[in-house]
Amino acid sequence: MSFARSRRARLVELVLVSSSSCSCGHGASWADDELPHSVSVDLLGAVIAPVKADKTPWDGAGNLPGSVGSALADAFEQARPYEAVLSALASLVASAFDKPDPSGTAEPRGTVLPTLRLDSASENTLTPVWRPTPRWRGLPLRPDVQLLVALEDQDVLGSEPIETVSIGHSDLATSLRSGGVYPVDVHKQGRGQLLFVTVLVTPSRSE
Ligand SMILES: [Ca+2]
Repeated sequence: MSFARSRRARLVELVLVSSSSCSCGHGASWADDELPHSVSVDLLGAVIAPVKADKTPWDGAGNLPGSVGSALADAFEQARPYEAVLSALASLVASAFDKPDPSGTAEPRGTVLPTLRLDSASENTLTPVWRPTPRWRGLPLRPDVQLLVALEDQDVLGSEPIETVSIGHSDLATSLRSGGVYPVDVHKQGRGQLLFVTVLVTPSRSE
């Protein structure tokens, strides 16, 4: 019990530490016509579904504990889905249940900016943190901006796709207005195997 609580505490601490790293003070005051023309985007991490769309684990055998599945199903109905999802997944963090080895790419469609590698600081995780932090500076905040994030599970023999999701203008504007680290909810895209992409969006320095 206390072990489970300490894992939860560590997870919450991780979220709070990363949230407090932003010193931007503009907050929710950006009106639509005041949004900066370009932004910096840090791609911090992601939250991956604990099982594939067909309910099988990413690696190995075993079944997702029923309690985790039901907590996860309820999480997106909560007022704060990201926190609810992390809470639902907390019991898996130190468990033997096999998790994916995620990596991938992020492509800013229609810009001259480079496609970035997403390399996880740790293997066997549902909550990869990309290291070093992939970042675009001067990303044009156009209405048609589209960031394609593609993740795969690196297996010994090849790899299997996790999901490819798209982050658009409204996601970036909402992230900017949040004033800190923002989990973009992508769980309704594709097969639902990727739940969140966490980003930090700030105005480009020149503005
Ligand atoms: Ca696998």
